Amino acid sequence: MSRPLVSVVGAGQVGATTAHLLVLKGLADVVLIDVVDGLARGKALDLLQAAATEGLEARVTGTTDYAAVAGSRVVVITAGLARKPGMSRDDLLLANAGIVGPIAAQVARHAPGAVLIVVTNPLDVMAALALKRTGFPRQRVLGMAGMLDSGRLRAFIAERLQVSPASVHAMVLGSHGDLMVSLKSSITVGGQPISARLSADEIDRLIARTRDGGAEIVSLLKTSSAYYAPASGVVQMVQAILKDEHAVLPVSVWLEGEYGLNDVCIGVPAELAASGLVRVVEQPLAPEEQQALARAAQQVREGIATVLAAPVKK
Ligand code: TXD
Repeated sequence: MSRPLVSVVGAGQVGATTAHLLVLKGLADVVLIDVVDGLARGKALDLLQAAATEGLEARVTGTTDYAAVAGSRVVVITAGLARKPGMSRDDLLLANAGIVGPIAAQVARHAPGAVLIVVTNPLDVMAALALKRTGFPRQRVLGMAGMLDSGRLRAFIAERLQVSPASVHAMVLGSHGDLMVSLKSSITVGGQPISARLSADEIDRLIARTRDGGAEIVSLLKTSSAYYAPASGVVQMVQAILKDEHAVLPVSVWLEGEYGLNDVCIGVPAELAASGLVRVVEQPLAPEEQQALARAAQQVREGIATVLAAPVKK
């Protein structure tokens, strides 16, 4: 049976874990690319052998050559620097722009029909940069962060209430950072509003822990940031595309007037299917949620202006 091809650029923690999940779930053959010679090849060999050990069929190859992404349905960009303790995601801005910009151009050259999923931080700015450097329509450039932030919030609520996370519905929108917007009014547990189960203070505490969820892990790991949950977020998005699911997921996309916002990539509920973004789902927001989204958008716009003003690296 022929499987679709997914390429993952950056064979570090998030990239390799994404590749592992794609193989274990039988979703795709995988090409891993990294600038460090041997890293992608070594991890690809290990993954190929993991697949055989699991009794699964998958082709996994690793290389430094972007020609290998040709034919990919989806390309995931995880390449770049990750946060160290004390660093904000924005500290990574120019360094990672110098990595993501040229990679996006290579992807456009070799896989002009692919859907691109950007993971590198600062996420929303990098997604916008990738959009500009590929020249792809906005339907095919998506940023992964809301899946992770929403997953964190759902995990904390499920743990606190001792219920299955599958019964907890929560969406975190806005930018991936201190200005993320947890839609409090739409959090439900088994269809019941969260306010029926937890006090406002306690809900706020779980939302604050979600906002700081990345830093909490960085401070424990010390030498890397989170990667299991981020990879799961990516794989859910890849699956929605490969299986044409029309799933509505929190995804960073370029807005064209939705939520009253323009010229920015920001996390919103987005319907994903084979062609990428089908539509942005505009759900009613409380006035303070709308303001918080606009504040996040403004900060991302400033980041976009900074990276677009920097000299273009080839
Ligand atoms: O929710 C989210 N969007 C995020 C984002 C969640 C977790 C991690 N997030 C960000 O993803 C993180 O802040 C980083 O910017 C990226 C990748 O994180 P990861 O933890 O995977 O970092 P690693 O392990 O350092 O891996 C990065 C790899 C590493 O192997 C480098 O050699 C490679 O990227 N790299 C490159 N590959 C190809 N081409 C170039 N130029 C390049 N530069 C570095």
